[in-house]
Amino acid sequence: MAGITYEDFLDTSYEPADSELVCTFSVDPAADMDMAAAASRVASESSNGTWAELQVDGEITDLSATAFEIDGRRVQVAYPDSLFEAGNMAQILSCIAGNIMGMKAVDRIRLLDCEWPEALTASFPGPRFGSAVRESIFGAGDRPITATVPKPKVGLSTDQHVQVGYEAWTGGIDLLKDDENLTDQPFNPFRDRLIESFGARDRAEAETGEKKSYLINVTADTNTMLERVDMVAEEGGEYVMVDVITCGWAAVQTVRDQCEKHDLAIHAHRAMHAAFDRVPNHGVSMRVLAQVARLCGVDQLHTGTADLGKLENEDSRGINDWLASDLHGLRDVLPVASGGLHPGLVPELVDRLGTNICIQAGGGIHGHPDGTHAGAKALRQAVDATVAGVDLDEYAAEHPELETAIGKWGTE
Ligand code: CAP
Ligand code: MG
Repeated sequence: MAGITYEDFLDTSYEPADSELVCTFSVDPAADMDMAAAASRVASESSNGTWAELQVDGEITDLSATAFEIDGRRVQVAYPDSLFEAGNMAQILSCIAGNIMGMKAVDRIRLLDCEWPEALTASFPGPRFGSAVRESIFGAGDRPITATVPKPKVGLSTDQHVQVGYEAWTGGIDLLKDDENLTDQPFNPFRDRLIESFGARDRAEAETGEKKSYLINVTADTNTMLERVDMVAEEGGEYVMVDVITCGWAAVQTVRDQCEKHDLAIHAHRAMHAAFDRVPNHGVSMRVLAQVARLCGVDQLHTGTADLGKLENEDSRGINDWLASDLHGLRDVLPVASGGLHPGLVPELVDRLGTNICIQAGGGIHGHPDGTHAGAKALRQAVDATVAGVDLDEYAAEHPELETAIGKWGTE
């Protein structure tokens, strides 16, 4: 009887069934390996194979993946859906982005894209709200919503942090957001910040007549996150912020369930994504991380600035298009553009990414020469001008805060 060997996992005449998860990888084989040998090892080690030829007694469920297409460095692998536990993202990733990432058979391997079949997709909740938050919470119409993160990132006392939020909200910003490394430290405890910020939010709403909200960072061990989610709901919030990569997808799934109970939206920050997606031919693409985030059910997600601003980005436009595309009826996700943004960049940003986005600016608001309130006004003015189709310099002539921001940072 012939055993199961690596070669059994390659079949270029194979046509995947609709029920299968199809993954596209970029593969650089090891020096002593040709592409076919490397591709068959990828399919084997990510499904049911191993390095040794296996003799199996009796019938077993055939859970083998098949490498069915090789095109240059691009390899496509189909996985039978019974390989996966429904609704368990950790288990899925342990297959398709697990041990194969460190296999000696490949010098580099990157999971570029996944085509999610209907049944597996339906085993996840997807977003509770998605980009509808723009309208349902803020009544923002056709304009992007805006967010700001107080700077310095950490070190502001609760009172200082709340004051910065109040100035930003009353200047025209929709969302105050915690920075990723602010959670519950003695200089600014979570509970105090939550309660005082909501007080300032209420005052800002009364003053402006606009809806304001707060993305408080609940990121912690899962039990603590659940307590914080409950606290946010009890105190009258609409959102929580979760750093989804650092806390892990299993925790995100648990938080999503808790948010369902409370009708809360999830803002997903993605610190550490670059450890997976920055090296171009290795790791897991941001596109796939965004797919995972959507399945697990975040409502808004940082996806970059389409190369504007201070950070390296992978194809924000393509990722955002995917987040808006049909996925077996799952809701969409609102993309958040952030990282080195300032008012002068808004027209180009909207040109590249459209208006169904959240624009987040930290330094680009608080670094305004006249302070946070003026900075917030300038960002809102830039958004209003852009949506109205008015040239930014022309609008700035009538709006001094915007004029000062452009004078400081320009429009590039
Ligand atoms: C932006 C930011 C965000 C990054 C995250 C920061 O601040 O608060 O964490 O944008 O990156 O700390 O850098 P600035 P991404 O507005 O002052 O740059 O959105 O790419 O995930
Ligand atoms: Mg930050």
